Amino acid sequence: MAVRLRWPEPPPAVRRWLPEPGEPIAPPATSSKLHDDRIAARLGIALAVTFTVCFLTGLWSHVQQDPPTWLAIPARPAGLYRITQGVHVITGLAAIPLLLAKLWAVWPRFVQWPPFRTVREALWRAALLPLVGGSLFLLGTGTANIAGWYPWKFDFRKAHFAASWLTMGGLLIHVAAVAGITAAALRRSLKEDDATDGRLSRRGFLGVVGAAAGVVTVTTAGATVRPLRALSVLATRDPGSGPQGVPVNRSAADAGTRGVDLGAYRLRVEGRVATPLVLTYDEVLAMSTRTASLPITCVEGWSASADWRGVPLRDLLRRAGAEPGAEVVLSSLEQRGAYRTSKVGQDHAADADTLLATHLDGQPLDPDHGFPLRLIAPNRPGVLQTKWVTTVEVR
Ligand code: HEM
Ligand SMILES: Nc1nc2c(c(=O)[nH]1)N[C@H]1C(S)=C(S)[C@@H](COP(=O)(O)O)O[C@H]1N2
Ligand SMILES: [Mo]
Repeated sequence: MAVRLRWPEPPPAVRRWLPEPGEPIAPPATSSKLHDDRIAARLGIALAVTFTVCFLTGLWSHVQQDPPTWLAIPARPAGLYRITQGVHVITGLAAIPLLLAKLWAVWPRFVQWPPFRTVREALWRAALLPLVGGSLFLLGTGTANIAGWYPWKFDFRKAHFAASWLTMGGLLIHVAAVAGITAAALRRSLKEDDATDGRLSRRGFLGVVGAAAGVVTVTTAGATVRPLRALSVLATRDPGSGPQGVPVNRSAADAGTRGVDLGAYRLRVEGRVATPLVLTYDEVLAMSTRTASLPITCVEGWSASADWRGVPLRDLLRRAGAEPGAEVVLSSLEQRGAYRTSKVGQDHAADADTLLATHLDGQPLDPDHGFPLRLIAPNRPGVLQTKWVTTVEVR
């Protein structure tokens, strides 16, 4: 049996602004019909679905970059990460109008008197803090990240990752607490008592919110869904823009890798190998090559396909006599920068399409795409597709 807590009665002037827990919102707080369980329930379900999709695709992105020892990241299907990260960003952006509408629908309920009467109620009301705070934080930081705007000092990935657990924890408690009210609200028709008296009806409101989510989806999805490119007015990237028709995040000028001196350039394969290799650019070009059609997929959600030609990494490893299954780390000519090195897992190292590419769509790589040599591999976040590669270290 739940323990009932006693609260003092506030002064009447305050009291009239505070609804009873679970009561319909008291008229002084607001008289709008939109502050309604039926609306809150429908938006809540849409948010639970979009957030769960974001959480799962986000976790997938996380383990790609920081794989736990027990998980081997597969190189196939080649376009998997393009789909999961595209879905992550598109779904997250679509959740923005849903969240704003939900907050609008329930805001009069944030205050109530008494604040809680049972421990159970205290717990679920406390869970609103990580749920609401975390949601706003995730959608805010995510949007700023894809816009290339970092007004903060913290590490985006760590903060966004931690906030996603807090938010999903809050969501779980919330769903458990409101499941009954939600089920009841869904059984009631939206039409019931929905006369508009000149104002927006409940169905009208949900229609507008749904349309807003749809517009956000259609105008941002073109960053990865080619047929939607023309409508892509809100996307941060056009997948067909940039040198050789492929976007660039960090240019050779930014990385300090413009005008590489090919006379001095060497590709080294070193570490735990039988025969370390030191190859000139021409020696790399003389090796047998392979062409693979693969997408570049930025963690920011945009992606673009191209035909890449180059030397399969596994051929280089074999030639150097590396043990199969060894850990491989690539490094770039770039001196500083978060993405100057990347690990290549076993499955990717063994895949024929994991290339040290010299050519993009039949042309030598543009400096911005990693000339003289860049990694391109199937099913891999852009941040791990190292450009201006100069060493392959076997550990
Ligand atoms: C507007 C909405 C959102 C946008 C634009 C967005 C954007 C992003 C981006 C760009 C990344 C990749 C970061 C990187 O690897 O450098 C990311 C990762 C991630 N996102 Fe989101 N996100 C949004 C909402 C959400 C939501 C609602 C959740 C969870 C419920 C979530 C959970 C995650 C997780 C777990 C990761 C992986 C973090 C890591 O690599 O450690 N995101 N998100
Ligand atoms: N050395 C190095 N490689 C890098 C980067 C970088 O900053 N430095 N950026 C990465 C990122 S974030 C992406 S999305 C891809 C983009 O490749 P592209 O510029 O050829 O399209 O390159 C990756 N390779
Ligand atoms: Mo990227």
